[in-house]
Amino acid sequence: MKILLVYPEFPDTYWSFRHALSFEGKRSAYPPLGLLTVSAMLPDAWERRLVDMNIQPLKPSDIKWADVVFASAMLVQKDSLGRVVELCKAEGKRVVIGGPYVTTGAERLPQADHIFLGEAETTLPEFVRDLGLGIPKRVYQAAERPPLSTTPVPDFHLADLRRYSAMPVQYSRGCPFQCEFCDIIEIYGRVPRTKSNEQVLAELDALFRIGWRGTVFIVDDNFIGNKRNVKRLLPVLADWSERHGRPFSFITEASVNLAEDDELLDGMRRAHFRRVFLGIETPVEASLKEAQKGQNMRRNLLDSVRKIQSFGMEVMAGFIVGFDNDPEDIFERQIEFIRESAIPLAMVGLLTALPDTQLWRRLEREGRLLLESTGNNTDCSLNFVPKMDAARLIEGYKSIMRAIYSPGEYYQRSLDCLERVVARAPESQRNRFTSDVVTLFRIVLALGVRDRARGEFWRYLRLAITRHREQFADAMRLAAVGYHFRKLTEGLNG
Ligand code: B12
Ligand code: SF4
Repeated sequence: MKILLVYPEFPDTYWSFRHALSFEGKRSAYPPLGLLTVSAMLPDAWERRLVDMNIQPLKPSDIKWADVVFASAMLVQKDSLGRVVELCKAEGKRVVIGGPYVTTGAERLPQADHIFLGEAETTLPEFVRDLGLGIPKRVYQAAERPPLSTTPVPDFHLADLRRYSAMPVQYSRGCPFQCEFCDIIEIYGRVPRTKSNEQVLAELDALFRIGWRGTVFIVDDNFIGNKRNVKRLLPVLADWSERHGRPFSFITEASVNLAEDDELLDGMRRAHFRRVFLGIETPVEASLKEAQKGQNMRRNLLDSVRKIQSFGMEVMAGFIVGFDNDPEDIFERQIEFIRESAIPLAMVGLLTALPDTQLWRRLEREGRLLLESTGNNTDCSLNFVPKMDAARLIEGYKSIMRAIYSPGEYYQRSLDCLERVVARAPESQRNRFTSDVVTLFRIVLALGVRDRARGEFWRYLRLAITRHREQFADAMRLAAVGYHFRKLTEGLNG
């Protein structure tokens, strides 16, 4: 049996990092872990190929080669997924689809032969057996959320490592909190399930063996969802890193209450965590309350960010505007907060009602839902009727983006961040951005020569070298990512 695994294209968004990746000569940030995991669950004798359309086109010869096509998608990839299914069906192939979009959008799916709702650890073996017997079903729905002990080491070797800037590893699924807008808890549940320490090390071993060196993104919904298990993992991770000569540095996502736990923070620093993404959402208490985000109200948010930074981790964060309780001056308050928190990578989005969320259900009850979300909360489209005037909300959103990604403001935030994040874990072996002279040359050419804001870049570079010489690689990475955000912000019309 020949299996073609296809990951549809996603649009150029803040999350694509496309303009920054081109400096490194990379095509995409991460390979599709869902498909690599699914691949590892298939019988050994089956042949597999991966086509990630974000790094290479899907060729007719790929489709012709396959007996069965497996595709995975997020909502934001739905149009591309539809085209993939059409192309493959036109060639008479059997098509199987799954992933977060498929799980939450079952009623509106393209004409695939087999649809997987939820996690595939128990349903895929069932499908393989049914296929062998000639009685495969159209829909496979996981009866319950599987323990992660059944998840195999993903087939990382299928990914062309040279094209990606980081590798994904998943430790846990699910999150104990109950934010109203969140689809994670609907898809993966509120009881965080973790892999064993041995499973995580087996995945790191696999990445190490195939030659990966550099950043590893622990793609958990909330890495600290199960604190007890994480505290057991971290020393093991630190020990593995030391024994292997620090081949990886880690980034992850966590809830803000990370700041309350020094033991956890220290463990993460020792295990070479260098960046952490937090869901801050808003500095406005009433809006946090509305979003059921009590974990962000227990401490002063600026203090929490500073605390995490003081443990050597750069803080990246998500922010949202469009809550019913947002005051008129929300835009200025977000800008002010982002400036004061020294968070260079601030992912600001418009509140979006994702299918199957508590927010979706409330807005439906209130008659305020408009249409399905595009899945991209930065494309200035609203899928519900906000309390604030819609035009004012969108204009205010754009004003935040223009302010925070203006060169002066962004470079200053980056310098402030370098100032605060000092006690950093050492950078992983061969992950020094600047060790790649070509990358450095491309950045300097784009930002220091061609860019209109080159004056600001040279000032930034001078201050980064004089004050933060030992963090020069981070300073260059931040400059590159800022350029990406600025290019996209310039694309927001008006
Ligand atoms: C890593 C990640 C990313 C990465 C990389 C994505 C990539 N290349 O894979 C980056 C940072 C690029 C990213 C970006 C975005 N992401 Co994202 N991301 C994730 C994250 C944290 C982990 C994904 C992952 O690797 N999971 C691990 C694998 C093993 O899980 P899985 O994919 O669910 O796969 C299992 C099952 O679903 C099933 N399965 C999956 N595919 C298939 C296919 C077949 C055929 C079968 C049978 C089964 C199957 O089997 C697997 C094993 O059980 C998830 C959250 C999550 N928990 O998954 C969000 C998530 C997928 N992202 C999401 C979103 C919204 C986005 C953005 C749109 C954010 C934004 N606002 O702009 C962007 C879009 C990309 C872009 N350029 O615009 C949403 C998707 C919501 C939805 N309903 O579609 C999620 C669920 C998080 C969330 N709630 O916000 N993301
Ligand atoms: S903390 Fe994050 S993952 Fe957890 S429920 Fe809230 S938004 Fe979802």
